[in-house]
Amino acid sequence: MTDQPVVEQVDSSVYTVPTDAPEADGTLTWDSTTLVLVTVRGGDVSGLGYTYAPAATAAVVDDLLAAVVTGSPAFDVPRLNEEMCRAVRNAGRPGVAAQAIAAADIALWDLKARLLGLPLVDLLGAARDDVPVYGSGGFTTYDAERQDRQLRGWTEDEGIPRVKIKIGESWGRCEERDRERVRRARASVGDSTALYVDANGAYSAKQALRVADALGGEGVTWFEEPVSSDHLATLAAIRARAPMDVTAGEYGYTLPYFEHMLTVGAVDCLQADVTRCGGITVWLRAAALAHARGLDISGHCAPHAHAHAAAAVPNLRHLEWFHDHVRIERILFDGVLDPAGGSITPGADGSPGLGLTLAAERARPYRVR
Ligand code: SMN
Ligand code: MG
Repeated sequence: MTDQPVVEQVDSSVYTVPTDAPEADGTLTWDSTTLVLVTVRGGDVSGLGYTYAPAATAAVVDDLLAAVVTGSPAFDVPRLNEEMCRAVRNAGRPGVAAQAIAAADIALWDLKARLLGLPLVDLLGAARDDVPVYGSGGFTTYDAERQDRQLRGWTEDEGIPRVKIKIGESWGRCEERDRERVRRARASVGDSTALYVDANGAYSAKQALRVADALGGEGVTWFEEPVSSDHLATLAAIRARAPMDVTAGEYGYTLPYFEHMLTVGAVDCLQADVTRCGGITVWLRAAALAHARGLDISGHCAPHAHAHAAAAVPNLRHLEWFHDHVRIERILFDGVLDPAGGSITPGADGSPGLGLTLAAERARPYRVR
């Protein structure tokens, strides 16, 4: 297309926000979360995108991506995505580079929608008005009181009828406590709430099958990463025998990864993370891969980065309303969405792009770069 605005400037910044309590899942412990923000400017309009990734991601934006994007036509987001992918070839695309591309891609979509004066969902084309969410947290570090408080906050205070807790504590060495925490979670949320678990790859194959059978009895309908996603054939074998949906995909950094995951039959519902997989451009294609096989897609974490893209796909299951990221997005951004009743409605207020603006005053204390 001719006569379109160009991207004149690309900037990155980094924010580190401490957690509100010690947090761990089956295979990782953390006490803070880092968000890398990318802004792209065309004329007097700016777009923003972000990823949850190490500060080094900002250096990839500055050193490898900014030169590719600057001076290019602002409306040609798929072209720029492709050029960014080529620019990181020798750096290694999966991981930090893909996350840098994702943040820039999201910012470019936000910029284009703002230049056109449209909510991003209207630029992409809506497949739905409401985007269902599920409350996600239930860290293995929580005691019974804190887990109960968090779960009731989602179900009773916000009316979200789906929740996920972490299991697989200490690489699967606390199976009895895992089961006990799931029993307590069921007691907290009642029988009408969908109850999900995420083991983050902590279990061995036989252990995962044993746990799947036990948790099936608690009405658990979603078992995420029962074993490591490094072993897709093992995941597929567990999927074939577990009574509930087996899901994975959060470490997908490229479209071929998702194609491979689906080809081997590893999942019942594909997860993909718009802030990891190369942005909205690639996330929409991952959704199409799943759709072609009659499967749903679920957005992993970073709910406000996913919201508009999620509303644009017909085969959306839901978005993850992840405790840490919801908290961080509420601190750093104005324009965040309300999950009351269990879904969000991106674009409903007519604000352009993703509808987010950086809350500079609130963000300043967390800025580390
Ligand atoms: C997860 C997300 C973010 C940080 C740690 C773990 C996770 C999930 O696996 O799916 O929520
Ligand atoms: Mg997970």
